[in-house]
Amino acid sequence: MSERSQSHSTVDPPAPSPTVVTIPPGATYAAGFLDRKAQEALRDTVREIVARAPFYRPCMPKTGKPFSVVMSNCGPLGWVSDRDGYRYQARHPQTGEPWPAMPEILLDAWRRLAAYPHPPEACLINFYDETARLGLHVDQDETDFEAPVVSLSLGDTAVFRIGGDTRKAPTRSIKLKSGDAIVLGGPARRAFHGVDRILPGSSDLLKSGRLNLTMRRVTRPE
Ligand SMILES: O=C(O)CCC(=O)C(=O)O
Ligand SMILES: [Mn+2]
Repeated sequence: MSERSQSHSTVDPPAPSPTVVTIPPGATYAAGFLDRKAQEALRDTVREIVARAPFYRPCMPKTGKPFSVVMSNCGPLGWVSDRDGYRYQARHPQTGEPWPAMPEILLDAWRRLAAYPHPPEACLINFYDETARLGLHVDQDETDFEAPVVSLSLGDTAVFRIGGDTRKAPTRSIKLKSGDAIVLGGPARRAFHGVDRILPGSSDLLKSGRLNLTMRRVTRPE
């Protein structure tokens, strides 16, 4: 009997049914991108930024439902949401002051991760307490989709969900730890994503909670 016919007579156990998870092409997960020293430096820089541009609680357009996340920004533009809609603007919605400049530590991360020849114009800074979350959404208030969104995590781990270009596409979860980076570029630039929950006490970088910084190019360069 040939090896071939022998193997035909063998009953193989059924293959485990694979869970189909789609990681959209263009999404890069850089675990441990920032070491502890860099995380501390970025945390201290964020403290300086929010001393000048305090966290505020945005609300949903139309309904006015408050976000569970509080937000600030740095850079020439900042993303805001209120009853009038989602948009970018040059000033803090409560203080009326221009956003603080984008610090070098963020510009450096962008240069290393974005593979894009122009600087980011906005960095949204989200703070999640242990009950905060962010529903599935696409970052789509920018006019330049050639540039990726570069996202850095500090503090407690987040259960981050990413899917495809429709809300119904399969999703997968990634535990984003302090110092991790995610880049959403190419087709993944329009991928649905969100934060399902925060794992309290998973990091000692902050007293509690999680900071996320997302750098975006808003306008198309000339
Ligand atoms: O906190 C995160 O990891 C994601 C944040 C995000 O998607 C956003 O601010 O648009
Ligand atoms: Mn987003």
